[in-house]
Amino acid sequence: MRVDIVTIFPEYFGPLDLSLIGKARRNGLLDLAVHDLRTWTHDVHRTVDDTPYGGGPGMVMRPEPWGEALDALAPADAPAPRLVVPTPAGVPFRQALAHELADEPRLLFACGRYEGIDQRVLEHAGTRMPVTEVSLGDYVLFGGEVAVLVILEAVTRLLPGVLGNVGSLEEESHAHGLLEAPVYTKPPTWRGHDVPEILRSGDHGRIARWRRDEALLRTGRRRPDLLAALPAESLDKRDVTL
Ligand code: 6GU
Repeated sequence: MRVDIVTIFPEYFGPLDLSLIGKARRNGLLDLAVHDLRTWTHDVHRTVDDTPYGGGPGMVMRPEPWGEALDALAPADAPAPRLVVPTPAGVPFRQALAHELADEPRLLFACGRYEGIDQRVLEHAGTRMPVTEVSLGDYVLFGGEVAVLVILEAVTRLLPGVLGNVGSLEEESHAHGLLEAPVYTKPPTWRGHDVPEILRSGDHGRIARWRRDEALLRTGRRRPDLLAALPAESLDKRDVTL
C-alpha cells in the first residue's frame, strides 16, 4: 500500500518508524511519505490559514496550498488515491472502514488544523478521486495528525503479512461486533486474584462458551449500542440472557 500524508507538522509522524508499522515500511509492505503543506505556499511567511467567511472564531486553511498539494500527490495521469480527511464532522471511524481502507492501493491523508480546510478543496478533489471525511469519535482534537496515526495503525495491521498471527485478527474485539472477553497469563494466582478456573481446565468447548458469554456480558454492560446492533441470527439459543 502507498500512503501520502500532508500536514503542517511532519514531526508528528516520527512514531511511524517504530514497532510493527516501522517494520511494515522496512519490509516494503507499506510505502509511506509525509509532506509539509508549506512546500506549496509561495509567500515569505508560508501562510496556510486565513479568517473565515461569515465571521466566527479561529482560522480556516486556505485552498491554494491544498490545491497544489493534491495536484502534486494525485496527478491526473496516475491512478487516483482515496483522499481521507480527518475531521470531527466526518463519518465514524470503525473497524469496517479500517478494512475498506486496507483494501485500497493508495491513500492520501489531508491533515487539517484550526477550524478546518476550506470546503472547496474537498469539493474539487471529489471530482478527481473518492473523498472520505472521517471522525474518530465525539470529541475535538487540535488537528488531524493524531487521528491519522490512529487510522494508519488500524489499517496497517490489516495488511497481508503485517501481523504474524492472523488468528488474532479473527478473535479480537469488533471482529464479530462484540468486545473481547478478558485475558489472563501466568501465574494462576497473583496478589490474591485467581485466573478463572475454566481457562485452566483444558476443556476447549467450555472455554469457547465461557469466552463468548463474557464477551456478550461485557458488551451489554459497556456498549449496549453494539449489542443492539447485532443481527438476531448472530445470537444463538445457548448465549447468556442479558
Ligand atoms: Cl478525525 N479530527 C479532529 N481534528 N478532531 C477529531 C477527530 C478528527 N475525531 C474526533 N475528533
